[in-house]
Order: sequence, then C-alpha cells, then structure tokens
Amino acid sequence: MGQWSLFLQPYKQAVDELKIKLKGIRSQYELEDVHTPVEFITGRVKPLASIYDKTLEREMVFEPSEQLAEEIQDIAGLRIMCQFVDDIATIVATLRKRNDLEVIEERDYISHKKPSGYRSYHIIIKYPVQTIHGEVTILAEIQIRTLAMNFWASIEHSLNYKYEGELPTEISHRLERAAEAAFRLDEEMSLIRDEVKDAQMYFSAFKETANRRYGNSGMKERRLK
Ligand code: 0O2
Ligand code: 0O2
Repeated sequence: MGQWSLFLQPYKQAVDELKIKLKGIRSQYELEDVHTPVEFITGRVKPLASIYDKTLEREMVFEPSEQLAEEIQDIAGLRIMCQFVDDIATIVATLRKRNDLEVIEERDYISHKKPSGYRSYHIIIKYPVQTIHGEVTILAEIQIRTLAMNFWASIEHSLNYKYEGELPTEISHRLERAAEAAFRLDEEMSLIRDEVKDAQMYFSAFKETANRRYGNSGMKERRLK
C-alpha cells in the first residue's frame, strides 16, 4: 500500500493545485463584474478500487507503473460545472491558452453524446508537479459540463452503481428520455441566457451595495421586515 501512496501523491497534489487554479478563474470573472463561465469545481483522486476495476477491464497488471500512468488518464480528475452550454467553449479556450498545463486530447461528448445519453466535454492535460525529487509530469482529466448534464450524470452513475452496470431496460429508456429533457433545458436556458446573465449581474451588484450599506446581518433584518 505504501507504494501506491507514493505513486498517488503527485496526483493528489495536482488535484489540490488545479482546484485552486480553476477556482481562480471564477474569482477573476467575479472581480471584473462579468458573467463567470465557472459555476463550481470538484476534484478527486481515483479511488484504488476504481483503478483496480479499470486494470481488470484493460487486462493490465494492478501495480504502480509508467504504463498505468499513461493508460489510466483520469487518476487525477477535475470537474468544472457551468450554467450555460456556451460557457464550456469559453473554459476550453481559456485552458488551451494556459502555460501551466498542456491540453493533449479533447473528447466532445456534447456534439457526440454517448449511447447512454451522457453529455460532457473531456480534456486530458499534462501537468507538471514539483516534488522534493524534482518535477513529475502527470496526466489529468478535466470534465466540463453544464449543471443539467452534471445532474443527469450523477443520477445515472448512482443507478449504474446500484444495478452493477446492468440497468433494467425500463430504467435505461427513462434515463435516455431524461438526458433529452436535460438537453432541452440547456437549450431553453441558452435562449434566455442574456436575460439571466443581466439579472445575475444586477442581483450581485444589489447585494454588494446593500452589504456595504447595512452589513450582512443588517441585510437579513431588512429582508425580514
Ligand atoms: P463555494 O464557494 O461554496 O462554491 P473543497 O476541497 O472544500 O473545495 P471538496 O471538499 O472536495 O471541496 O467538496 P466537493 O464536494 O468536491 O465540492 C467542491 C465545491 O463544489 C464546494 O464549494 C461545494 O459547495 C460545491 N458544490 C458541490 N455540489 C454543488 C452543487 O450541486 N451546486 C453548487 N452550486 N455547488 C456545489 P466550495 O469549494 O466550498 O466553494
Ligand atoms: P469515475 O471516477 O467513476 O467517474 P473509459 O474510462 O474506458 O470508460 P475513456 O475513453 O478512457 O473511457 O474515458 P472517457 O469516456 O472520456 O471518460 C470516462 C469518464 O467519463 C468516466 O469515468 C465517467 O466519469 C465519465 N463517463 C463516461 N461515460 C459516462 C456515462 O455514460 N455515464 C456517466 N455517468 N459518466 C460517464 P469512470 O471511469 O467511470 O470513473
């Protein structure tokens, strides 16, 4: 197990660093008072049990190795959630321009949804991690999706877990219909996007002025009146 801890350490560091860096994108947009394409970010190091499952699927030896680091590209995984579908392209363009990471592969499951109904944009990056023994370059996967795509994917993931990947036909069909409904929701939201963005900017400006004038608790008291 010690060997695995050592092997996974740079991945853990990469997830921690990338979470902070990606949250920085959101803060910068917020400071400039413009709509932020980043709603929230999550990240995780792939649990050993999932790494084990993947080595079985791919007929690989389950031990820390260069081959494993090359073939399992999502040992470090980040997920960026957005409000609108076109925020995804903004984030992808921003990531391609950064010089602290290198985008080496892109998979567009939005234009080409998976048979399950899954939609998301995946990017594989090379990311250098500084360790006490020098620089180690690791691969990480960044999944970028809307809140609606994320909602669908989390539900489908839990159901697949419950049924161990063998979803009853009835549930599969319902999930396909739910995926289409989520897609239509994204399309509808895109149509009123400018209206929503204006309302959000107006609301955050209002909150800031009110906070400055009355303080946080004063704001609450005023709302209760
Ligand atoms: P904020 O300002 O509240 O958004 P951490 O290490 O604490 O940053 P952790 O422990 O890994 O993050 O938690 P997780 O579950 O990965 O969530 C990361 C961030 O996403 C947290 O925000 C959650 O509040 C936020 N989050 C998770 N699910 C949702 C959701 O459905 N909607 C929204 N809007 N946010 C969600 P932070 O980091 O505390 O910052
Ligand atoms: P986790 O940690 O449970 O999310 P493969 O990994 O072999 O399936 P590939 O081509 O290596 O495929 O990677 P791909 O398809 O770009 O990304 C795989 C990851 O995308 C999965 O990771 C999921 O997070 C997500 N994903 C892909 N298809 C689906 C789907 O149909 N439903 C849901 N909910 N998520 C999907 P893992 O391996 O499941 O790990």
